[in-house]
Amino acid sequence: MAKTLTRQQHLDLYYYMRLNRAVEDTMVKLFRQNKIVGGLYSSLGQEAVSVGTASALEKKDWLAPMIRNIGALLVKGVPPRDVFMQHMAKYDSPTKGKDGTSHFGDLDNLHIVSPISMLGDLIPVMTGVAMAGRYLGHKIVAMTWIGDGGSSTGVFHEGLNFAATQRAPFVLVLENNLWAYSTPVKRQVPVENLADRAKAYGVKSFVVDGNDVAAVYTTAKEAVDLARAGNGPILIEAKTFRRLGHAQHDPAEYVPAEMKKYWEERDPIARHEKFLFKEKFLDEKSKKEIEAKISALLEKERDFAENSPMPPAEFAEVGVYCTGDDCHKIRAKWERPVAEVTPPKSSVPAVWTVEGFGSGKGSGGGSAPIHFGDTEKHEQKEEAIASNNGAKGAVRKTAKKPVVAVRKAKR
Ligand SMILES: Cc1ncc(C[n+]2csc(CCOP(=O)(O)OP(=O)(O)O)c2C)c(N)n1
Ligand SMILES: [Mg+2]
Repeated sequence: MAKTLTRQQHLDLYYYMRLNRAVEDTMVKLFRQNKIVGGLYSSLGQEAVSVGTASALEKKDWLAPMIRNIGALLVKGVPPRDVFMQHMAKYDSPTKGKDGTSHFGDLDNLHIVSPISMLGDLIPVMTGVAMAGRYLGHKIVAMTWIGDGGSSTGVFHEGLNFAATQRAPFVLVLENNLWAYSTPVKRQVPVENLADRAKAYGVKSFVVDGNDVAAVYTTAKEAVDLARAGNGPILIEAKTFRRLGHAQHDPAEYVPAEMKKYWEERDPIARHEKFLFKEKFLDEKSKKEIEAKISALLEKERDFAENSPMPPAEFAEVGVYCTGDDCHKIRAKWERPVAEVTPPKSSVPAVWTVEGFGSGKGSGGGSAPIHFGDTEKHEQKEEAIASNNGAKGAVRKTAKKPVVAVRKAKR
């Protein structure tokens, strides 16, 4: 258990894990009362992953949660009432009752991108967010989560490769909870550490005990700091366990009882609480105060959600098809003046330097020749580039060969 955190940091991690669990407990009750409209997923036993990783982000940073990351939303500042109303499809919910689970974000204030159901798709999306932040000089880090199952999608690999080549300030948390629906991880990936997948893309990775919140936090903080400093993306594999079924409908009888017991004994909240008591950061009195604070907050939030109306029937036809500018403006909010994004002011020079060969100039400026049919002959192409660039930016004619060590086959 890491001791480098302050007492307050340890207590904050504890508070958010308890809040995460209490919010989900409340939703299970709402589900049993038939008040939840969509599917209900659980992060029971995985709270340290969402809370520990999201706590390493700054206010200006961006995140995109998946189904088991309500804890990350709470850390980022989403009020519990929004989570309740969203699942109850209420009119005051962030999506005004158009969605029954957690497909909502907040681009303007909290910097949250909505979950995307297609597993892995958030990886290239959040890489793009990270790149946009760098382009704007905002020094932000973008973070998202993926499961053990989701790490076998094509887009996971394409996205990670893309993030790596772009050296995007992006942190990917691979939440290995040992199950993807009813498939145990060993039946879908033949490696011990899923973090090893990062090696294929030259991406630095960490493996952490996902049920140790302080370890998760310190690992995530190191990853976030490295990404922010320009070291490219980082993958964190957090080893944990999905204590319930895939969603409320799934009793998960395919999970061996001994396995459940093993992980119940490693409950992240109980473990952190034990540490807090040992260090005298927490006592029975302050624990009771935290519990009272959470139940008072959730009672208020749940009442608000229950009293919020369902959307009016007429609203069903609103917002189904985009009707143009009266729906939303399709225009980048982050647009910068042309002068600011053109060299030399731009932080990204439009020049490619290829190791061993030298530099070539981007094609911006002159208009590229339109060509139909076969590819131009090499000489014609060079002439065209030279005339487009006013001969100034002509590509080097004689490229230096890079030194490559070639292994000779043994005969
Ligand atoms: C591309 C894609 N394939 C399949 C699904 C259906 N699906 C949703 S969740 C899930 C299991 C995901 O398992 P894992 O990634 O380990 O996450 P966990 O549920 O364990 O958090 C599947 C197969 C999907 N949403 N997207
Ligand atoms: Mg899983």
